[in-house]
Order: sequence, then C-alpha cells, then structure tokens
Amino acid sequence: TAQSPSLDRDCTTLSRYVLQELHSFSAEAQDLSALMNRIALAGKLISRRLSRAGIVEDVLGFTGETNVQGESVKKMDVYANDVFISVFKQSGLVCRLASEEMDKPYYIPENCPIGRYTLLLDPIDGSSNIDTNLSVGSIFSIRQQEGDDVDQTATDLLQNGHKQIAAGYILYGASTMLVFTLGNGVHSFTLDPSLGEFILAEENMQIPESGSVYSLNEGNFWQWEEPIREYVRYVHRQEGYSARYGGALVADFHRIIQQGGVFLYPGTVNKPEGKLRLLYETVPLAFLIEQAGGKASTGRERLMDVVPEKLHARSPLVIGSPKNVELVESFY
Ligand code: P6P
Repeated sequence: TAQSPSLDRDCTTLSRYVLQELHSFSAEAQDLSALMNRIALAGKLISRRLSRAGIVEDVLGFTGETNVQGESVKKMDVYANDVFISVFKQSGLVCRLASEEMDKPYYIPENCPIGRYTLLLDPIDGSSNIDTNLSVGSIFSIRQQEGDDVDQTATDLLQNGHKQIAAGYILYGASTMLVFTLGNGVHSFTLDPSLGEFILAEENMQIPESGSVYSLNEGNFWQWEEPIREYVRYVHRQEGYSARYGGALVADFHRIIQQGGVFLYPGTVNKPEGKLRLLYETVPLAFLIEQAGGKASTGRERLMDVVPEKLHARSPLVIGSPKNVELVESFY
C-alpha cells in the first residue's frame, strides 16, 4: 500500500534525510548522519530550556563573567556551550570544539581517533534577545581535523571556508528550525515537539535573485566606512526597500535566505574587521548562502576565500541575494 504523503513526511527525519542526501551508507555518511543527530539533540535541549525562560533558573540574566570577546556572558551562553560539549562526549565523532564562549578549543581525545571532525560553534548567538523573548540561534560549522595538533593550537583551523564539510544553524523562534548544508543544497527541518523529531520542511532552499529587505544596524551609521554610508544613502532614495533588523544574526539571516535581500554587519572606521566572527558566524552562513544561490562578501572579497589569522578572527559581512550583494560591492 502507498504510504500517505503526510505520514511519509513525518517519517522524513533528519537521520534518514542525511543518509539519503549523501546517497551513501559509507562510514563517513553514517558519521555525518550521527553528527547531525547530535546537533539536533543539542538544539532540542537548548530549545526546551529557552521555552521556559523566566520559569526555571539560569536562563535569564548574566553570569557576571566576561568571555574572550570581552562581552558579558549570559547564563544561556554557558548552558548552550555545555550542552554541545555534553552531546559530543563519548560520541567518538568530534575531537575538538572551538566556540565563541571558549578562549581555546575543547579537546575530546578519548575514543576519538585523530583526523576526525572539529565542531566550530556559536552556541547561542544574539543572547541579548533572550531576556526580551525574541529569537536567538546557534551557528555551527564542521571541518575535518588536519594533522594531530599535539600542541593543541588548532592552527589547521586557520584555513578558508572551502574547508567546511557542513554548516548550519538552529533558529529558536516561533518554531525551532534546523537549517544546514552538507555541500549539496540547503535544507530546513522543523522541530515537532510532540514527536521530539526534526521533520523535513524545505529541501534545496534557493534565495531569490534580488529582494527588497536591507538589514543592518543604522544606529552605527556615523561609524561606518564611506562606501557603506554611500550605499545606505542610495537605498534611502529608492522606493520599495524595507528595513528589517532584529539584532540576532541567525534570525536576521533566516529572513534574508527565505525572502531575499541583504544583511550587512559592516566594518567601522575604528574596527574595519567589524564585530562578527569568521570561523563560527560569517563563514558558516557564507557556505549556506552560496549553496542557496546567494553571495557572501566582506564588501571587498568573497567571504569563503578569506583565511583567518586567528581562531576568533572577525570579518565584515555582506550576505544575501546576488543582485543586492553586488550593489553593495559596487560602492567599494
Ligand atoms: P549590534 C548579537 O550580539 C550579535 O553577535 C549578532 O547576533 C547580531 O547580528 C549582532 O551582534 C548585533 O550587533 O551592534 O547591531 O547590536
């Protein structure tokens, strides 16, 4: 008997999809499927905690610490970072986690042969939105460890974005969504809390060629380098543009990949490299947007080609529909 489409859809879980996507049941495909399932488990744990902010302890507010970025640490930043470490311990999949919340990578040497995966991570991005019940996200990128990194300096991570095997994010919004690419298209899954499963929502997402949304923090106008000011002055003179900015990268990015347009976090005169981090914020999103037919640049060069000098390197970000990104670049 033919299964009903809705039943078949409910059975299109993440693990089944990843194996289909890789058209293979090889050891590597099984590993990536297992790895994506651990990411999904982390997403469920974080989503559950966020949904009870204000009811259970340690979701809202600050720890009183500051992280390697000099930013005050939110309790959820620490919780989310611990969640990702916990779900990958004893997994045999990941040897290192490099995270915005940790100055140095976290090593998991036990039962983890050298040359396996590294997880690069922003465990909770946009955590300032938590206390006001607005969307936040987790961003991840997966690379293959190169060499044995005996001095634990992880210098093999200082390579361009083409070294990524997978990348994606979890958006904790009205629903919890997992959006990722394994290098063969961008696919989105929605968490069905009643099943505890991420169910396929959209496969092979394609960003519109151009869009009417431009998304950046115009409160920083006075700090921007001139080409960005010129671009914004130009947009202000055009009809049909809408400004949308939520202050959380994953939510602002998700709007762009879904509807088209452009998100910018430019450099400023004092900080030409901008605020966002390369290895676990801008470059994973660059991988996704290119897989969805879009573009990602620093304003001056293709973001996927940028080689970071250090683990927590930053980069300016111009990302979205090809036509919109090209327009921004034309002001440089
Ligand atoms: P601003 C959140 O702190 C974050 O890292 C990103 O999620 C977001 O895009 C950006 O910073 C917002 O920064 O300067 O506009 O508040």
